[in-house]
Amino acid sequence: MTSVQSSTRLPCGNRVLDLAQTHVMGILNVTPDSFSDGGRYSQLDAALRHAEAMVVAGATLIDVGGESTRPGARAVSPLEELERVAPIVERICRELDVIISVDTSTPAVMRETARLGAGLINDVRSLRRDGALDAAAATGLPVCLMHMLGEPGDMQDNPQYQDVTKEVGEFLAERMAQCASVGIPAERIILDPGFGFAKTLQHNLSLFKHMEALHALGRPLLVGVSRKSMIGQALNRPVGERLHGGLALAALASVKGARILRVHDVAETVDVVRMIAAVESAE
Ligand code: 7PJ
Repeated sequence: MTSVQSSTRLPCGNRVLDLAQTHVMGILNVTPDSFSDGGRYSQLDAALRHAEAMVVAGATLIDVGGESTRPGARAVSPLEELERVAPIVERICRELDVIISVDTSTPAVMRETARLGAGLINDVRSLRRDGALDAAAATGLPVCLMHMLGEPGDMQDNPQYQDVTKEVGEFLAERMAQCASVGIPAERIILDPGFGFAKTLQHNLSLFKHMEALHALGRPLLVGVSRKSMIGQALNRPVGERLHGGLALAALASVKGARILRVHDVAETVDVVRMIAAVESAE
């Protein structure tokens, strides 16, 4: 009898993600660029062209984010966030063959972008905002739950753990239980250790090293380390010189079983993933 591994196929709206493989998720920020004097339409066109380039380079997901999670970033109203994100979600959905992930913690943005064709909710706050659990449940979409303590504004104020990997695992298990309580089943969940969120360099490195322990939760892992300060600190590199460190971490995460790599540099990361797959499929 052939066994159908249905659990490796994750429905994401009108598309399906095959979790037997490692996927590259391209980052598309639609936070306003203070150096750009382009109008609304040219910005939308530029974002669409960037998304298209990432799809051509091999991204199977595009992560659209309209709220900066940088420490000290200005708070954005739900309406402002929706006005940034909705037009690009609509255009990508109409014009590109890709799964749209929406990087949001805002219930109204979850509901509206799901209606416009988004396939995945990516919430760095793990659905902890008021109404987010219910909104995510109502969409029927899969959800990426990420570990973070506090809020982006204060998360780097002296984060402390006894055992970072264990505590991240406990946090994610608790958020999975909250999801189950509103009818989001485990089969619809992706988990993310949350590199760079409420963690020192040593926390990030230890969590990365012991990432496999999170497989005990039984759900696919998403890893986002692209250009982050853990690379900058480990290698003493400014943000523009973190590609090689990021590719090393992408390779390592893939070998450790991460299924989605969230990156800025899609073409380079796709080569890493394909090279690993070529070796792993050899006799
Ligand atoms: C992450 C994210 C991450 C997930 C950001 C940045 C900061 N979503 N959104 N995981 N990071 N799931 O890209 O540097 O690591 S925004």
